[in-house]
Parts: sequence; structure tokens; C-alpha cells
Amino acid sequence: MKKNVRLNTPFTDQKPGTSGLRKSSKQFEEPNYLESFIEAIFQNLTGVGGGTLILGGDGRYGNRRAIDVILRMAAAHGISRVVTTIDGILSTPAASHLIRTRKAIGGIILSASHNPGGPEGDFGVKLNGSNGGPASETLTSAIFEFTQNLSEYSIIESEPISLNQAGNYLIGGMTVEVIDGVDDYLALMQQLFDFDLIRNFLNKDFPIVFDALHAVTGPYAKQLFEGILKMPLGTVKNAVPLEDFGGGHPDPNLTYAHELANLLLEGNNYAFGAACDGDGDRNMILGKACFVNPSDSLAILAANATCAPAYADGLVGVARSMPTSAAVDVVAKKLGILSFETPTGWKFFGNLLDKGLITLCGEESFGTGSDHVREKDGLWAVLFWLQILAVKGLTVSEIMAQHWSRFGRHYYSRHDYEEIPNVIAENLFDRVESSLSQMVGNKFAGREVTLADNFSYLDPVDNSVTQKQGLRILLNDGSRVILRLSGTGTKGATLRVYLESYSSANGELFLDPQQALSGLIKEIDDLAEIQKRTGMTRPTVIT
Ligand code: VG1
Ligand code: CO
Repeated sequence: MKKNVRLNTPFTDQKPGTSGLRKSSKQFEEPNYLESFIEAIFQNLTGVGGGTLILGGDGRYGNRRAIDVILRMAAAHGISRVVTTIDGILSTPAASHLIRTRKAIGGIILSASHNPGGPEGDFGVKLNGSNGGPASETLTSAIFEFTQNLSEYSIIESEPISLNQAGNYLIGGMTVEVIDGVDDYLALMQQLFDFDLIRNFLNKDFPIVFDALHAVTGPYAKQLFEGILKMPLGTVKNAVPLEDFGGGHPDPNLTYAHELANLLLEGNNYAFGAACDGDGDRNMILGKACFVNPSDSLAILAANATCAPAYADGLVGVARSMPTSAAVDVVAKKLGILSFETPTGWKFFGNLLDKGLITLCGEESFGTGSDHVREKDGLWAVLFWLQILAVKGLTVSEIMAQHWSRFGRHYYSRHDYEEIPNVIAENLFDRVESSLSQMVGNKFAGREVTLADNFSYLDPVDNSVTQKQGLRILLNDGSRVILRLSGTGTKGATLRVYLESYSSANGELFLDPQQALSGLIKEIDDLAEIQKRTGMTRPTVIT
């Protein structure tokens, strides 16, 4: 039976400009909180009446309850079919693929991505549009506006359906189709890469390890590596998705995936290691005693793309987010293909991919992807690396060294300062911003400042302009320092400092990045007074 629930207090809590809602699990447990946001989605998404919706999540605490609520609200709003998955497990790239193949009106992915989960952690609702990518700014703004005046929501009363096995169910007049969320995705991967070649290469003498961090990629990786690619049992670690990710932080970087990092950087058992984040869209790539910076990873995939059957004819173009290093630009130039610089966030790649202007794209934050879906894709990146390694018969560090000796090296690092009180972070940021206009022509870390601004982006496809996407200081030798405040944190503010300097192929290629960037690190701290204002003597995370 359908009922309308009146809301006494309006919902005013969505941060505009993000493709969904990411908050503490506690906040999501407040009465009518989740329901209010879902109502706003169903009132603003195009094609709800009679449409198909994709629904799933990364298995974190709150996943099952949210699926139950969303199914009953979808039925109340006249959606004709919801495709959801066994145990509600669906990675972000797999959801993007399903949206596209099922010609859905969009998808709802229940995840706070790389943020920790559990009753004390975070939960999230990510909304994707009919192209399979993160919802556009126009749609999220409309949803936000709608929440400001929300007074009731509609829901159907019915028992939760079981997600234990595949099958079709009915809620009101709506069909709920429960499928295995892994199958379609792995079928797509087999179209893109040469699985026989990879299988033979790995099983000859190339031991690998994958850490699923108790998050969504566990079931995908088990079937992929230990099933289809016939690697030994135990190749996939922490493979069972847990509601609190086993107490860990499902963020694949050297700090939070330190167990895996130690196996590769200290140990001798593996030639290759990788991890993905909570919802499976990020990737970290490691070789023996070798960490692949995500910006380099994008450049290396671009330079060697023709190793993979899917990209054998070459690339149309590439794109990177503004703070991502320019390593891929150098490759694009050499290949004579288009390259684009977009603001942070995958949604900005959507238009370029839909228009066929780019084939590969990526972000420094461990995100890499292609035109096969409209999200970044963690396991895809891992397979792409394995494909290149198998074709070349080289180790990861050999591939890196070869790349740098051909294209030069972009020393790169990101320093994150987490949980800064909001006022302190905002003051710090505003102070630097107001000093930018006087910087051009002056010295910075012994070099000359050629440009200093707050990055603004003109979308070449729809001509929309997105402003204030990060403070940039560009120097005359190609070095850059960038400052941003995170849009995905849920506790205080996170300041991100991005540092980059270029060494040509004839220069020093094997320095420690922190050492190579030490002049920039010191100068930005002097300028922004990071230590002084935050009281933090070092970043929370260094990548
Ligand atoms: C971070 C990353 C950004 C990424 C975003 C979503 O955003 O820096 O590159 O697109 O997370 O990733 P921010 O605003 O905190 O810097 V995920 O894995 O949540 O979909
Ligand atoms: Co993610």
C-alpha cells in the first residue's frame, strides 16, 4: 500500500555540487533522512515513470536497509523495473556498465567510496545519470533546490525482499530483478583484454596479490584472478565484503593499504600487487620494490594502449584532472592525439567521452578509466597493467624506467592534511587566494611564477563554465603547486597540496619524489603557513 509521509523539518543538508550525498552512518539513520534525499532524486530524475533503475552498493553498513527503502520508494514513484544484485553487491564501474546496457534512466550506488564504513563510519548515496556517469551539476543542483522545500515523500509498505539469490520479484506494480552483479562486468573485461595471454603470463612465473580491503571488489577479484585467470587460492586477500571493511579504511594508497604496500615494497614474494577502494572505482598499482604514481600510471597506459585488444587501433585523445601531473600530456603530444585538462571529479570526463573526444582519462587520486564505462574503473586498470606486462614481458619497474627515459619524469606528490577545523582551512585557503594576483613574475622556490589563479574550466562540448576548482601556481620550468579543499571528506576540512616538477629524459630520473620536490614543499608551507595555522607538523597522508 502506498503512503505519503509528511516531514516536520525540511531537509537542508546536501552539499551542492557533488554527485550524491556522503555523510556519517549516524546521520543517515536519522528518521526520514535517506527518504528525503531519495524523494528529491525521484522528483527530478528524467524518465522515472515506466523507467528502469540500477541499484546496488559496496556492502557497507546501511546497504541493505537503503536498498529496501529505495525499492519501496521507486515502486511508489512508478518506476517499472529495478535491477539490483545478490547481497546488494555492485561496484561503481559495474553499475555504470549496467546502466548503459540496460538503457536505464540512471543508477543509485550506495557507497561513501574510500571513506571508512560501519555504524561509526560513513555512508553515501551516489547518483548516476543515463549515460552511466556521475549525475551532472544541473541535476544535482535541481535535487538540492528541491530538498529545500520538501514536505513529504511517498513509499509503499511491503516486506523486504530477499537478496540471497537471483530472481524476479514484485513490489506493487514494479519488477525487482535480482542478478549476480559480477557476471556482466567480467564479461565486459573479457572483451577488452586478452585473457589467454594474461593467464599464461601470470601462471608462468609472475606471482601477483590483490587486496580487496574487505570491500566491493572481493567477489569480482576472486572470480577474476582465482577463477578465470587460474591464479592460486589466496591471491585475493581480504576478499569478503564486510559492513565495516574489517575496521579498515578502504582507500588504496600507501598509508591505508599498508599491508599490501609492505608485501611489495619490503617483501620478495610478489612481482605485482594492486588494491581497489570501497566501491571499486580506484586502483593502486605496485611492482616489486616499486610504487606506481597514479599520474604516471595514466601516462603509461596511454603510451602502451595498443597492447590491449580494445585499444589496438590507438587512442582518440586523453584527459586528466587539473591536479593530475602532466605526464600524460607529454605522451599525447608524442602520439599526436588530443589532450584535455578538466576539474577534479569524474563527471567532467562525461561529455568528452560521450562525444568521442577521448578514449582514456584519469585522476591523480588513483582513478583511471576509459570509454568502456562512464566511471573510473579499478579492476580494469589492474587488468590493463597485466595486459601490458604480459605483452612486454617486463617487470613494473622496468616499464617505469623505460617510460621515464623516453618521456622524462614528472616528480609528483600529494600531501593531504585531514580533519582541519573548517574555519582554519577556509582562512588559510582564502589568504593564499588573495595573494595570487601579486605572485606572477615573482620568484617561488627559486623559479619564476608564470601563472597563479583559481582554476576555471570551459567545457568544450556544452560550453558550460565551472569556476573555483583549485589554486594553481605555475612556474617557468613546468613545476606546479596546487591547493584544493576536498569535497568528499565528512569530518572538518581536508587540505590537499599537489606538487609537481619535471625532469627531462636526460635529467635525474631516480630521485625520491619528496626529495625532488623539497624546494616546492618548503615554499608552499611558507606561503600558506600550513604548519603554523593547522598545528600539523606533517601531512596525514603523503602519496
Ligand atoms: C576526491 C578525489 C577526486 C575524486 C573524488 C571522488 O575528491 O580527489 O579526484 O574524483 O574524491 O572519488 P576530493 O574533493 O575529496 O579531493 V570516489 O572514489 O569517491 O568516487
Ligand atoms: Co571510489
